Amino acid sequence: MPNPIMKRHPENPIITLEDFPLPAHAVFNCAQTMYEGKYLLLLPAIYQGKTPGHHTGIHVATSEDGVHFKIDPEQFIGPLDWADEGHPDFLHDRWVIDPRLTKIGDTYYICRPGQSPDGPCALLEKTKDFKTREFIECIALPANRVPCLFPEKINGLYCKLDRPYNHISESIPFDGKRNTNCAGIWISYSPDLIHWGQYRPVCHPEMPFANFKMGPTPPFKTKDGWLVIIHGVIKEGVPFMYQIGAMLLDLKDPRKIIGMTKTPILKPEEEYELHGRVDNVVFPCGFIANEEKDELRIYYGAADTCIGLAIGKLSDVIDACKNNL
Ligand code: BMA
Repeated sequence: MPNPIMKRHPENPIITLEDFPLPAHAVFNCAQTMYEGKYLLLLPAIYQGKTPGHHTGIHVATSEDGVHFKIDPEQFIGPLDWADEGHPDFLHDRWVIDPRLTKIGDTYYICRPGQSPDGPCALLEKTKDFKTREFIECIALPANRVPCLFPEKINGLYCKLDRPYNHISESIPFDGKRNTNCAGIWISYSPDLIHWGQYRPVCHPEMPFANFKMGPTPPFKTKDGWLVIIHGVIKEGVPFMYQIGAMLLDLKDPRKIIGMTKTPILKPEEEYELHGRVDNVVFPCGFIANEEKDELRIYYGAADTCIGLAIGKLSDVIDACKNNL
């Protein structure tokens, strides 16, 4: 049955391998924002024919109409060079994917997973022009797959949603139902974006569309609460799949969930979502909300291979969170 809240764009998938200016195996899971009046995506690609270890990179794609994108053939983000640190093997930054983008003041912060032998940690970089970027710090220990920054300080502190996960454990210290690698969402705070603490759990994947893993996108402030589009991984009782849901966090105390969708607002249904590098995947790294137009756009990775666009009413998604639909 078609999803009543989010509608796929008729030109989906809106970015495919044919649109990418270099030979690639995949373009997927993009960060997204409005920049100088245009839609801007940070688009990760898996290249064909690059040297092993340097086969991914993130490119800037821009569009006037939000559907037809011009993709810069120059890589914007590639692996960090750790030689300056005196520890060339500090990180194996060879899987440059899944960026999350947050504008704070006039600066855009990009957070992405850095591979390490102990699992992914979180690398924070910043840009003002999407041409040059500056590394800030590694802001989360492994295994933490891409924290998402809030766009402003809350109670005087920067704030991020974390996605830690149980990297290795076979022995689960809870009720035996939680699986190896299950993953929920935590929150943490910082005075300066570098030093983080006050870690608290926000939620664990115990809902119908996420009974294995779940993860956030950068929150958007609405009068009803912080809206976070989430991915949920389900594997108990159904085929393994990545779906998209939403939750609302309290504006003053975002440790508190004040609403969450019970069912997905988007799930794999179309051929390009059901079959690809990884089957059964719709994956959001962000979303673009416009309160004036009452619009929510999600540029999502489909089957880890191409980009789809789903558009809905912002108010419908907020209502679905509030009413646990
Ligand atoms: C997650 C991430 C995403 C990917 C998803 C589905 O763990 O690696 O990049 O889209 O799996 O394969």
